Amino acid sequence: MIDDTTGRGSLERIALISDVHGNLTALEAVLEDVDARGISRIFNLGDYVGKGPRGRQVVDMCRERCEVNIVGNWDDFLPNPDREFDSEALAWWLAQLSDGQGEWLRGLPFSHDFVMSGRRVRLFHASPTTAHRRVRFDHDEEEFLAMFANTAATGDGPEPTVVGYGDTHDPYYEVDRQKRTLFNTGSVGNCMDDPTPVYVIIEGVFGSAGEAPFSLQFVRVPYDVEAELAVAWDMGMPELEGYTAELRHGIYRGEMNNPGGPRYHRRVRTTSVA
Ligand SMILES: [Mn+2]
Repeated sequence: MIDDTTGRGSLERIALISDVHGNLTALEAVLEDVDARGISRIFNLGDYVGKGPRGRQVVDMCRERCEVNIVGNWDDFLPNPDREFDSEALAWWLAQLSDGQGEWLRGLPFSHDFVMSGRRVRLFHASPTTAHRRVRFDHDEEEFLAMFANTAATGDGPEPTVVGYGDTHDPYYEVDRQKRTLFNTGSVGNCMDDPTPVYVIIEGVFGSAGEAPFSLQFVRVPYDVEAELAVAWDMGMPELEGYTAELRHGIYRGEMNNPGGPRYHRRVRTTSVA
């Protein structure tokens, strides 16, 4: 959109949220912050359900509030009627969903492309090939470059120069000399290391091929962790110990009993410090 008085495009902001994982308390806190900033466009990068207790309410709220909703790995595998692996917790999270929500989740688009300030932005949940392949903060150049490639899943539109994703619950921002920009939004409901809910605001001239200021901001939003845990407790959710480790301490449930301690963010150091 071009401002008639200055000829300069008007800057627009979009909130990017991801990995809410049934944590309605965190989602409400983040949406309140988004609203308070006067931002009306919200894009969701997936993983609405699992891990936390209120998947149904999270799905309902995101359907109402988010302009774009993208499929996450949990949204695909939890309601999959052909899923072979099951557990008490998976059955419980699935049972929280209302009729039709599983189909809605599984039918969500894989990726979403748009242009902002001359940059081609692409959003997906985890990787350009599948929502089930994880790309950690700690990756090499080949992995970095692969994030910008077209695949059967993304389609063969113009290749992006900016890629945003979620999945790892571990936010970061990375660029190269070709102006490629890769970022991870982190997680609203279940962030690792710093467990404070986090989301991203991107700002630029939406839909414009002309170069213009482009910015990206990570926003941490404190919320009532104990209120969220009390809901999970009252509802009798399985894996409450793991949920507590994640929400209170940012320690992934799969690592909470590691003898060497959690090492979610990067590989463990193998050389000694001089
Ligand atoms: Mn996730």
